[in-house]
Amino acid sequence: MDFDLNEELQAIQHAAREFAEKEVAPTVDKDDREHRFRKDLVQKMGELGFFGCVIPEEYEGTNSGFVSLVVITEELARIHSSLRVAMNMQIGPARTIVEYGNEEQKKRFVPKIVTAEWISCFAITEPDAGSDVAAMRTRATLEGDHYVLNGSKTWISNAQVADVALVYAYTDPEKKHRGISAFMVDMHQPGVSSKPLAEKLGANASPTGELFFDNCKVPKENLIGKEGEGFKICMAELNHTRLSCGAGAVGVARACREASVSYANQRVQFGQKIGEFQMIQDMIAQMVVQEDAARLLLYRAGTLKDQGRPNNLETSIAKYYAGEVVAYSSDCALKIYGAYGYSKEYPVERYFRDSRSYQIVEGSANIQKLIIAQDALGYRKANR
Ligand code: GRA
Repeated sequence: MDFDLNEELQAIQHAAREFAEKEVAPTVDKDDREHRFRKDLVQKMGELGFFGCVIPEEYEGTNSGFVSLVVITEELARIHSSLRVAMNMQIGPARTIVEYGNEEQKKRFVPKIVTAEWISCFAITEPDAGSDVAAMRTRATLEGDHYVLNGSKTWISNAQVADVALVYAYTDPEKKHRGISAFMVDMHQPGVSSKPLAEKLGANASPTGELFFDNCKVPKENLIGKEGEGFKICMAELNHTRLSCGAGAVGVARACREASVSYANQRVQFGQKIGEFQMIQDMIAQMVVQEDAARLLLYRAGTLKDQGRPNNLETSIAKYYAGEVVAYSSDCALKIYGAYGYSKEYPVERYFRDSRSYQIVEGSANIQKLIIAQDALGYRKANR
């Protein structure tokens, strides 16, 4: 067992950190305040190969692996949590096509998504289908050489800026979850429209919207995998995006810890640095331990993925724990900063707002606990 990042991973970490600190940090507050989606930065991430980390070289990837995905996402989220969403929106569909698409689909879609020539997204959630994926109602009906898509999706990251979307819909509702299928949809074609959602608490620079499909004709060649494989494909996709989501949480937790340490060493009250008070030390110690533990869990899940071994359980454990850690760390950072943490003058309030998403997205904390507990109790194996 080796706990050090190898030379390649260290170089990737360095490149991601440099990009985040030099190109993201200067405008992060403005981007957050103005709810600005930075397509230019996403395209730069494409140029730097960030979206190619779990994609083979023949489709413009770098194939550096899932641990590198964790490393890159952490560095991005440490500076701006909103930007780590782009990792999932590009990599989720691209990796899914690599795993389940045919050769023609891989060639047609993957390189353009990996280089961010196309902004992409994936669409699972509906007004009445959040945690309960199989409750979705969007329908795809085969008519000749195309499927006709009808329905709507909500809480879709990138809905209003995406060029392509991986959309999950029922081809045969009678078969319940075995009747769901996956499609690549051109977002600029007739029958597709989008609408931004109301303002969110955080992740302001990551657009979130609704998608509407009104007799939208999707060519038969855009079906990913076979009809009825959609639920399985969706679970496999989420199993990857949960890893990156957890890495985002660790990035924000690290930002909270770094900011807290720095402030605790500056702020003087009662004649001493507040870092010298044990109650502050208690919070700092817990932030350090939890951040470390969450990162190691993510590295473990990423390593299993890189080894091609089952990892649903380990990914859920890592994603769940990272979400708890960032909630705790951002809470502590706010307490340590006191009134300044409550002020928009300092980044801590943004960390706090952004932190809250991690217990919700990519399978809520409760869904991860359900997967973990049912596996432990022997009711439903997570790694299958
Ligand atoms: O036996 P079978 O052939 O019927 O198959 C069952 C099972 O073996 C069937 O699906 C199979 N299956 C899987 N196959 C491969 C289940 N899980 C997996 C898997 N991981 N891999 C039905 O299984 P089931 O367990 O009876 O299904 P269920 O109870 O309906 O659902 C299970 C569960 C609750 C875990 C699932 O629905 C789930 O994960 N829900 C959470 C949904 C979620 O994570 N949504 C996230 C939306 S996207 C998002 O948040 C984007 C945010 C963007 C960002 O910020 O990153």
